Amino acid sequence: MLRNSRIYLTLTGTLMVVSACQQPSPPKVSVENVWSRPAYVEQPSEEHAGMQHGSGSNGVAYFTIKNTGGSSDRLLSVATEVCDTPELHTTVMKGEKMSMQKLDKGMEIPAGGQIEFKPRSHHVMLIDLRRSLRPDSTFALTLNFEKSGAIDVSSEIRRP
Ligand SMILES: [Cu+2]
Repeated sequence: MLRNSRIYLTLTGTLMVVSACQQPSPPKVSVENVWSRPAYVEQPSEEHAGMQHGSGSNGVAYFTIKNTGGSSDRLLSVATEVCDTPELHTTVMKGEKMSMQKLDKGMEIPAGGQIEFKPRSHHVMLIDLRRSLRPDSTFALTLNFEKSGAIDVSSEIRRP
């Protein structure tokens, strides 16, 4: 009996070491400095009030994502109360012209790295705002990550 349990302990110890070597630690993601520019939605005129069209006004949101874990993660999408279709965009230069591209595969957050969403770079486009984003107030944003799941943050509305 004693001999058997010793063998068992030795075997368990070996397995633990092997798995520690093979598997990197999971991602550890945090979101900081979340902010948006003020944006205003015009009141719909009476003739358009019942229509299902979007407001036509867009907003933006910026933040910094840090990953202090041992493996990468990916920001897949964003959800918010202030619009139906928030999109992940990046800004690209085509000659002299600045234009935006949708990040169809989201954004990878490397292990031990950080990615900044900031003006003239990556950003969240808040398409067809449901309401105005007034300075000195906040709204809720949810960032959906491939491995870390949903992270809720509050975006501060201010001028850059
Ligand atoms: Cu955009």
